[in-house]
Amino acid sequence: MYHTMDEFLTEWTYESDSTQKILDLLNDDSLSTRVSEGERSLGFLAWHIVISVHEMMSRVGLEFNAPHHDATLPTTAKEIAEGYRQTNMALREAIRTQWSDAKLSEKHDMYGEMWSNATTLNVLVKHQIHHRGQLTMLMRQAGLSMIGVYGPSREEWASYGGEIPE
Ligand code: NI
Repeated sequence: MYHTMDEFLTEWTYESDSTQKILDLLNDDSLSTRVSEGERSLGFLAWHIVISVHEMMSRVGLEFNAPHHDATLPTTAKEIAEGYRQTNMALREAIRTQWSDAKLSEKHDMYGEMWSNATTLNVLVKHQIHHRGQLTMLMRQAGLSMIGVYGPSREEWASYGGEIPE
């Protein structure tokens, strides 16, 4: 749980930079990849990561310019990655200029429950990590390369001379 905005921003900076690097690896061909027929596409999932930031944070009164929850799913990977870049830049700026530590204990109705802003920020980070994990699976399925987030990716590990188990 966050006690200061600095604690949040430190974690968010690492997580959002990682998310951005992963979204920057997408290509247009990969966007229609699905685990199986009827499941959500890679493009849908990537766009959900982008638009859920504004969806969640606008509920608690933060004002920033980013794609809204009903923004149409883009047809290119570049637009998805740029949507996240814009969202992330605007979110960081809005938090720095509109929020102080005192804001963390303020409560809002979030999906039918009363959450402190500290809880909402915690859920924001976890929600992103959850979907990013799903996304990286689909990216492998689409044949894309991968970067490490909390440890090296398979190709990074191999480049360090590590052995890859069968
Ligand atoms: Ni979600």
